[in-house]
Amino acid sequence: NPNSDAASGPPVKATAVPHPLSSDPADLASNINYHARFNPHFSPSKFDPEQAFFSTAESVRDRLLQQWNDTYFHYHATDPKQTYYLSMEYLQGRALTNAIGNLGIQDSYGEALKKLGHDLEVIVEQEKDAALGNGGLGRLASCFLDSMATLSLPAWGYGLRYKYGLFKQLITRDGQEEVAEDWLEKFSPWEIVRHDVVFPVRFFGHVEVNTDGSRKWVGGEVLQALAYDVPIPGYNTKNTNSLRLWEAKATAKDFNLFQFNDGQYESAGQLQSRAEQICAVLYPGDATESGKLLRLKQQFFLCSASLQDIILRFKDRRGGKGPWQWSEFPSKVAVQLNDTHPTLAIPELMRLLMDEEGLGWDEAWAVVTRTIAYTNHTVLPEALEKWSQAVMWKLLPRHMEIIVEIDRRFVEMVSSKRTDLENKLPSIRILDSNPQKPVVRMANLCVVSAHTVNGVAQLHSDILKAELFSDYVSIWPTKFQNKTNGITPRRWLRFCSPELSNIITKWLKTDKWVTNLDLLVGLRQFADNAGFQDAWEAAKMANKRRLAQYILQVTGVTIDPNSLFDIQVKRIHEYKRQLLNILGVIYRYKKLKEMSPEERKKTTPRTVMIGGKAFATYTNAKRIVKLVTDVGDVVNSDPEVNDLLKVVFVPNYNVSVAEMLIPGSELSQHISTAGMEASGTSNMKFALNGCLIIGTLDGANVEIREEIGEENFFLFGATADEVPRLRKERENGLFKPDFRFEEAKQYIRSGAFGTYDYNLLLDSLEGNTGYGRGDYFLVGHDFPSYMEAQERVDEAYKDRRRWLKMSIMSTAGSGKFSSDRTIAQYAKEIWNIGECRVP
Ligand code: T68
Repeated sequence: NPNSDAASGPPVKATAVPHPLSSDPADLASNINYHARFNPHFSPSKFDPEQAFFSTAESVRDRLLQQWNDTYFHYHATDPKQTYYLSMEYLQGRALTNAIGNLGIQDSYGEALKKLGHDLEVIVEQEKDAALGNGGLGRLASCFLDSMATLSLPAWGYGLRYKYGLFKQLITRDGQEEVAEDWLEKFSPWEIVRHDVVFPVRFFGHVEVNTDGSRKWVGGEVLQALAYDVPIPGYNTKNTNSLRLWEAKATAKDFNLFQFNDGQYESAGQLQSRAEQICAVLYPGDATESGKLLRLKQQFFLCSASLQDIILRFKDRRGGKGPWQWSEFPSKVAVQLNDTHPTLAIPELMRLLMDEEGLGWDEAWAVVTRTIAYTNHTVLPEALEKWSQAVMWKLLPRHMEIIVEIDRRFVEMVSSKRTDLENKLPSIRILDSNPQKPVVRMANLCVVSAHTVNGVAQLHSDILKAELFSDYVSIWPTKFQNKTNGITPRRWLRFCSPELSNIITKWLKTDKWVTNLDLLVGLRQFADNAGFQDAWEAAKMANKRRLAQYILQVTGVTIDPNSLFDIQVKRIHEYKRQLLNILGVIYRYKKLKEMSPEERKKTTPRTVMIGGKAFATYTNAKRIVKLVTDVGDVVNSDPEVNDLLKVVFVPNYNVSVAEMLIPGSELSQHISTAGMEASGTSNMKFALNGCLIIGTLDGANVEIREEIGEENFFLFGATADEVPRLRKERENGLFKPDFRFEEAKQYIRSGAFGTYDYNLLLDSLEGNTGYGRGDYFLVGHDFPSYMEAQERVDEAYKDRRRWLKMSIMSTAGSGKFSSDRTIAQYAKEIWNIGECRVP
């Protein structure tokens, strides 16, 4: 079989070959040198930092490949049940530090590079971030990959190899400007192109009915999906899993040489250029109306290629073991859908099983429903995907037939067995046949078809069960679970803050916390210890200085490492309420200006940093960016307040910027309107790094506060169950804004921050109701309690010992938020897979 991964012969036994790669720095140096001289990408005559990066990465890749092959053959021979994580997004960031850290050869590479006249710290900065994701959902997928490998689980990721990932954000006088970020400009040293792994993916066409009644999808256009594999090493294990990214191609046969020779250059390569469009850009997550058809094509491309590959591997591994049954498929394969974006995996698996493999409906349905599980990441109505039925009939006619049949059977089941729910059918069935705009509701298709549906934090999962999916809960009470998100402690503490990590290891007398994060509770016993606190403070200070250097370099603003570093970084969105943050800053600034010099001396100096990308057409988000930069310009050049307040917009927030900001943070803001942030994951990263949180009772904040202790969390704001009533009150004109809130808005309107017209932005906070009005996100309601929480922050910071204790308690209570815990729960409670450790 030409597509088979194992086509090259019997699996090589992992232990048969002794590890040929030495970790001796001298050997590594000569290996790096070899790659510098013989790589086909650069002139061998120079060895600048960039070339040193690529040569080092290639040298590391040699080792990764060894482990990756061993892992592949081990899984192939052992044939365990394997998980496939389907995600349209991965926010991998840089890979070098992570790879050598996970392989345990960081120091050796540091020494090797020194021998070659380079500094590892400088070399790792040469790498471009792989930003194939928008935000939390994509970064979660990447943390999961790290944990799956670290736990030695047979689990792979599937995604798309976008040419341009998330845009690069420039900050100009006008606010945010977007430019394409070419992460593949030179090449990526981490991917292996698999010319031996190619699958056809069809679009459009029609359905043919055969004489025996079976159906087949034919015609239309057929593109090729070509695999690129990225090895994913685990920490302290040989297991190195795969992230398989698909690229769309057309074949040479699709190129019309006749037309080309006739001078019709564009039409000659039509299919080639349509193929290129599929993986050209990452879909902008927060958008609503852009490029719908292309997005649907992307989703189907991922699902179809991945499932063909999964089925082929299943058959390969069954092969030679005697007769087998399709009913065994769910005991060998688990497929996890990362949000509804890969929902088409459901009808595509049905189609492959019925039309290609000849199974009947019931048999195929039993396989699909026992294989597929779905994770929901949002309750925001605008993010719940709905596809036009007309578009679907055109692009995927066979899948639409299957979806119609799934819907029909669901309706029939409800009508016969759950007559009490019949009046709910219009909202719970899959097809919304509203004559104005008939659509397919992807979340409903997922809930009806998946064996398990999970939310990403306890509060979010509770809301899903009580609201969005409540009717389904009454049909399938055991289908719904919670899997609170987590983050990898390798990238988000061990590697991004070596200073703090070393102290933790020293005092706990073990580095086992890196893979068993619960051990951090052991730090509680030192929370009051002055010696430990001093060491803790010194490590945080080193990180703050490094961050201050960075801020100076990217913004030109000098910030004082002795001030309180207060950070909010995440996608810019009204529900995340960066506007609440900046209005608070504006109020603080105004009060500072009104104070006498003596009063001013008593205040706590602060540096407020805000960063994040706004979706290109999300006007209010872009206005918020502009407002933050305008406030920064005024405040930072005001000598009256300069040693007491600085305001910085950190440009181009991405994974590697986060690795710089988070270790240097002391306070971070997670201040979404309660009930709207499904989980949040940066809150976990900050807490793990000893940063205190000011936040609402939303998403995972609730659990973080429980774990670290309420006395170590600055809580404010309405709770999720109060929000509907508060919105009603506003609509009825019953809301009376706090005078401080009015004062802050008025200050902007007075022109204190320049001439830009902020009226439309401020209007969104006013009025009772209406599009873009009525303060839907309750900034006005929460403002006073937010300001009071900020006063508690200032007070706490004045007491150095108290603050250090709270900081230590934050780290000590963060054990639960390791993605190792999350993934272990998925493995046990959803996937039913176990460790398959490479010997
Ligand atoms: C995030 N969702 C949640 N979506 O907002 C966050 N959306 O609370 C949670 O912690 C995180 O998922 C992980 O569970 C997203 O990041 C998207 O990026 C997105 C992308 C495409 C379409 C819709």
